Amino acid sequence: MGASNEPRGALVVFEGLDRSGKTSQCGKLLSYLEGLGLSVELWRFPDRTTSVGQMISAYLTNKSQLDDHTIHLLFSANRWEKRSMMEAKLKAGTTLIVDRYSYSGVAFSSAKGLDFEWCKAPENGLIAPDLVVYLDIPPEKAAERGGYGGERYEQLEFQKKVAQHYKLLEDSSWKVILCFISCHIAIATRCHDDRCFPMHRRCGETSGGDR
Ligand code: 2DT
Repeated sequence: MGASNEPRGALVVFEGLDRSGKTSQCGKLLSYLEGLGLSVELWRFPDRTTSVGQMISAYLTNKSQLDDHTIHLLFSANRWEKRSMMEAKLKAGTTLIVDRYSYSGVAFSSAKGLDFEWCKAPENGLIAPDLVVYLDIPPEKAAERGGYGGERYEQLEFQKKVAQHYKLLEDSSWKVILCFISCHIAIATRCHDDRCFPMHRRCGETSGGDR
């Protein structure tokens, strides 16, 4: 990639249901990698700061109504508008930790009933992640964590459908973390952290829930 002598940064994506712990784990991984002296940034999608992102935000907060196909394409456009910046950062050696990416796009829209292949199509050509960390939490457990903030998709029955559609997307770039099991192992091994990744690396335990 290019003439730079810097090694390419890694694209690490976190995926999972609402309240699965993605944001916390992204923050922990960011701190950990920064502590190693790496150049690393935390990104998230949707990026609500752009004009496309503001349309998405209005939709998610029920301030606007959009056809399901239209909002799907806006989510994808939100990734496309950041693609060249993403590529430049990676080429310059910066590792990107990304809270949600194309997998959210496909899982959430297909859970609404849109055709799975149609949902995947606009993602073709975006940069493929080096690693996808999927925080696998039972939807009921995620709901118990509370904090559903009244946004459009934050409903248990819908989240159950999203979980089923995520499973159809798993491939060899995925590392699935069984959050509920891991957390219990963590408690049993006296790790005082509250989530499962990258906690086990720090406390030196092997997560029986990893695969
Ligand atoms: P946050 O709560 O993480 O801001 O997500 N979503 C997200 C989609 O439907 N399609 C997408 O492409 C992306 C990135 C998941 C807001 C909601 O937006 C959903 C939850």
